[in-house]
Amino acid sequence: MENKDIACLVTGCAGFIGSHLAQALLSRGCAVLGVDSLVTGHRANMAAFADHPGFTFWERDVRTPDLVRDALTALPGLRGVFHLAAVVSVPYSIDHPQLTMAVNLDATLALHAQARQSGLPAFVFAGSAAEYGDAATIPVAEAAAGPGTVQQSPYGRAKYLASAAIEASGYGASLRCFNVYGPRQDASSPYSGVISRFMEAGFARRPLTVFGDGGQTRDFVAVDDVVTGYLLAAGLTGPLGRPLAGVYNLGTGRATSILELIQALGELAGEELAVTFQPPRPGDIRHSVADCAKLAAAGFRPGLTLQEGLARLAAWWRAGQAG
Ligand code: UD2
Repeated sequence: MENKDIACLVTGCAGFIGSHLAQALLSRGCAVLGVDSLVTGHRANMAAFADHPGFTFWERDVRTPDLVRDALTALPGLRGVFHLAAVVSVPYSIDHPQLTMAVNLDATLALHAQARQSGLPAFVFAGSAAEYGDAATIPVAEAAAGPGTVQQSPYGRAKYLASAAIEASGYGASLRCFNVYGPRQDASSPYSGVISRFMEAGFARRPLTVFGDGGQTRDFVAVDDVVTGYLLAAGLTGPLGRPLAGVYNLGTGRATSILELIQALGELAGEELAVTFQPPRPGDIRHSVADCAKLAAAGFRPGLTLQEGLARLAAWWRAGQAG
């Protein structure tokens, strides 16, 4: 009950990361107003906390005018906004650039302005590693994304422009998450995260598909650690005890190749997993790993190793993906 008497707005509360964040805030004693359009979020993601007495759900689009002001009227104890609602699919954003800009950029700026004008102490935005485009530097630090950076999708562009505006305003933080994995991550699309795709294939006893030679690396961060980063950025945990301002990478700083990932999954399963190789995906980045020094200086330490995070995810799959 570390954060009793505090209320927070979580947009995207029926999504993968938003649902874990809402659940963590509730377990800390916060009241949570969750907003989700349910376009890509799922009610099932909220099953573990939908009946919590501190939770209120509004099925609304984040483009709804005056959303933060309405939230403040409903919950006068509102102290922070966690803004995670977005067009989340990169390929969908390429086919729908205007909608992506309206939701991921314009609505973000509107919520940010309302939160600021309302005097809310904390505003935390879900930025993305996609803001860096095909950044040449490894590990990539926050300053690597600038006005001249070419993002590979409207998704990445909108996230960059929103993060840059938040940073320039001096109010609020944007967390650029790297490859997040964990329970409730969608495994059904070809563009779903590689870890959830491998879990699904492994439990269905199908071979894992590797695009390319498997030497490409990613910075895989467990959703539990991402939640910790969000709480820290809002000033609800951590040594600083105040909300952060600016742009921060949120990863582990560790690079794992796809072949290393498969080895770790095989150790967890206690058997060698069958693998098939396919040509590399067009536009696939070879290496991506976060320079996490900035968030580390604010007190962030990832708590889970990849093995621990994978074990938690496997337990969720084994339990029938419940909760
Ligand atoms: C991540 C984001 C994406 C975008 C991008 C920006 C996720 C799920 N996706 O894409 O939205 O922000 O970063 O750079 O976080 N792979 C396989 N087999 C599979 C699936 C994937 O080998 O069945 C490979 C894939 O080719 C890639 C790596 O695994 O090299 C990671 O793929 P991903 O889709 O999990 O994530 P990424 O980094 O391409």
